Amino acid sequence: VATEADLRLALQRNELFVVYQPVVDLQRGGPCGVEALVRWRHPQRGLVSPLEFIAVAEESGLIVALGAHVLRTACQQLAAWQRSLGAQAPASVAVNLSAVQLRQPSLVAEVQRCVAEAGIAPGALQLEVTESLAAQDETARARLREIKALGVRIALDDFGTGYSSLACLHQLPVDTVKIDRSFVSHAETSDYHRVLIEATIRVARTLGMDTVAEGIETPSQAALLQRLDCGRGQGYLWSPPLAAEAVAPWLLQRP
Ligand code: G
Ligand code: G
Ligand code: MN
Ligand code: NA
Repeated sequence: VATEADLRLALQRNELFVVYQPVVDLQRGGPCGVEALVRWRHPQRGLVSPLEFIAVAEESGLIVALGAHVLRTACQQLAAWQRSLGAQAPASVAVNLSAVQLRQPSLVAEVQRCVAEAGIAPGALQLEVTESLAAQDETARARLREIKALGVRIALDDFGTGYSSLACLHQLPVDTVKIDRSFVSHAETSDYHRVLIEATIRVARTLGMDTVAEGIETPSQAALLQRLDCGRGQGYLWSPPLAAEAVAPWLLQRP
């Protein structure tokens, strides 16, 4: 496991980089966006998973600098794709936010600055927060509302794994609900999981929210989620997270 000192050096030496997983429109077909995910290329240990360093970054407070770096990189990358690909560019980029970032009053200005400096439309940026975080406290929800007021979109990540429920969804300032991959992986074999997915999609739609199914790995899972009226999908069926340079070729080879 990484130490705070390792991570501090990694930031200074620019060893952190961002990969992008395509998101597809399940109803119309075709790509509609990407999710930015941070990676660490350690000079000795090779690729280190965020599972091994996000917690360290949160405990040490380094997540604020790390998160700002990912946010700025993702916004700049979307702008670069818009310049080079025009209408074929991803329509949006999603960036994961940690609870620690959401507690910083400076986050709202930081988000606004990243969007403005990149010159992208605020609505093309989506920030992902976990459901426990969004449900947690009124301060977090107020911060999310400030970000939403900029025109930036908010997604509830890993839905179904936290403590909030469908009954709370209407209180949360979110545009999109991301159904956790643990539900998607059981959707075809468990009535309970399928019915819960169905209910989530219905409730989200009723509230004017869009839905994304995570971790789709097979064509039959994609077909089921499409039938259940899920808006978007993401998973190894279409693509794993890709290096930034691999995204344009992936987009251009799609029918
Ligand atoms: O990409 P991968 O499946 O290895 O990511 C593992 C976990 O790390 C996921 O829960 C993902 O949300 C989280 N993660 C990846 N990139 C970031 C990031 O830039 N910021 C935060 N806060 N979490 C991230
Ligand atoms: O917590 P979050 O949803 O941000 O995590 C996204 C993570 O899920 C990424 O790190 C990515 O590597 C992983 N992932 C994306 N698609 C799939 C998939 O189809 N199957 C599995 N097992 N993991 C996936
Ligand atoms: Mn996510
Ligand atoms: Na997730």
